[in-house]
Amino acid sequence: EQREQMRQFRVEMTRFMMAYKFALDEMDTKVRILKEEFQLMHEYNPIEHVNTRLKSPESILKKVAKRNLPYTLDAIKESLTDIAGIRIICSFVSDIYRLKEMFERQSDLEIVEVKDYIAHPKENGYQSLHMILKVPVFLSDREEHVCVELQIRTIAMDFWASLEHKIYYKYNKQIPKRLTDELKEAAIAAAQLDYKMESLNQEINILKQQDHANEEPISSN
Ligand code: 0O2
Repeated sequence: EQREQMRQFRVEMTRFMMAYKFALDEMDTKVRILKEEFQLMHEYNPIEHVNTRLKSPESILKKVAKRNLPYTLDAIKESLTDIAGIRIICSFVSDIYRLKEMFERQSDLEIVEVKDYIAHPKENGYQSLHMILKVPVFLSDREEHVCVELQIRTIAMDFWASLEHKIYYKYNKQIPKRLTDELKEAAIAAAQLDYKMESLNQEINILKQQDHANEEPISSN
């Protein structure tokens, strides 16, 4: 009896996780399409690279325990919005908002939440644009709308976040004040670099346009 229950739970859990994997596959395809088509239309690629990750069943259960949620798949589906995660790294801040708008225009996606930590950085300096999306997944007998957490950031924001993440874990959540102060300074420096790169890029684009205009054949008469 207990064995059968365990077997059934395992099948259900596998099916549950599968839906999140498929949602990530869908998002991966969407990102690839945007990247290829944008390159063709604008001769420019706004996406540096993309990472996807699926939370392990162990860390899902850890979060359930931490949040005191009931141990049911329905409750997990309802409350945990970051089981499936996708991170897009861009060169420029303007690309982040451009991508955000492209996703907002996709009629099959439901935007559940947007957290703009670029306009409003976190106290520690963290910057990134977060979107919680619901992605439709078509299974053999039903359609499921699965939550995916999308993080869009620049290379500089990502560099900062990965170091901060490392320090955070190394010090077991007790970071010395000197380090948090310096990290915050580094976040400000990263934001300044992003700003500088954006304006340099704009100037380069203007120069390119002018060059292009000068190359246009001048029609006689
Ligand atoms: P991991 O290991 O990257 O998956 P939540 O914590 O998700 O229950 P919250 O805090 O409202 O709820 O979500 P938020 O603010 O959207 O942040 C979720 C994710 O953003 C985190 O996931 C991190 O990936 C990233 N993040 C948010 N704040 C910081 C930060 O200060 N530093 C760094 N390095 N990353 C951050 P996880 O599950 O915490 O971590």
